[in-house]
Amino acid sequence: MGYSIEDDREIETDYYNFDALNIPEGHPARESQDTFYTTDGFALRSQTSTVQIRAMERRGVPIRIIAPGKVFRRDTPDMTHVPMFHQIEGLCVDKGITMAHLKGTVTEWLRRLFGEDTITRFRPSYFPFTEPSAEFDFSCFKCRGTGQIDGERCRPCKGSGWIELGGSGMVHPNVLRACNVDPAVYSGFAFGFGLERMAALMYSIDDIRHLLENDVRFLEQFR
Ligand code: 2NL
Repeated sequence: MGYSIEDDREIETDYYNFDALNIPEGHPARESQDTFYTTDGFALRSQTSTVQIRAMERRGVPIRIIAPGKVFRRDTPDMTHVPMFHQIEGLCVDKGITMAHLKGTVTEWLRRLFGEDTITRFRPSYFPFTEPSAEFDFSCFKCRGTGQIDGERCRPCKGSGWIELGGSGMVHPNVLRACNVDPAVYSGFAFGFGLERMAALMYSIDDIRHLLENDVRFLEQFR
């Protein structure tokens, strides 16, 4: 699809981690995306969108990039949360980009990854950096969307037939403006998802903390 992989720093300024993403000081999203700070006031990035912002600034538009990497959140560890995890984000900005391109791109990617019969579903949501915003689900790779395996409730999708994967939307005009891109001329979509969550689903890992503990009894299954 013509995307290139983009990489950048993990230690960021408040500006790239929040302001450029339409999260001004006092915005409630600053709390859910709270991160760790150095004594000099630098932030450990809480999403790889920072990579996308810097790439748009540096390379301009049109642009099509994928940004994988470590992100940090001030979350208390439990079965589904660790304070450092990995995200993959995609960004496409050009003239005439619509929500149809977002749906087509995410659907094609998931069909290549999980099989041609995979279907997707987009549910209205909210992110400060996209408008409109949508969470996306795909039909379960195990039961193929039926919710049942040998008459039993399918595990990965908990019997619903759907797997909730990530977030997406049309890049907010304020985010384009922050990168010196004219929202009257250009539009774009972006999406993101957590790698540990996807790995946990695909390999039936019941607690993502296992991924960081290096217990050989856990690791040996992947030999
Ligand atoms: C999630 C949701 C998302 C984006 C990431 C993005 C990047 C730019 C502008 C606008 Cl530069 N948006 N990224 C958009 C929507 C959702 O991630 O659930 N991540 C784990």
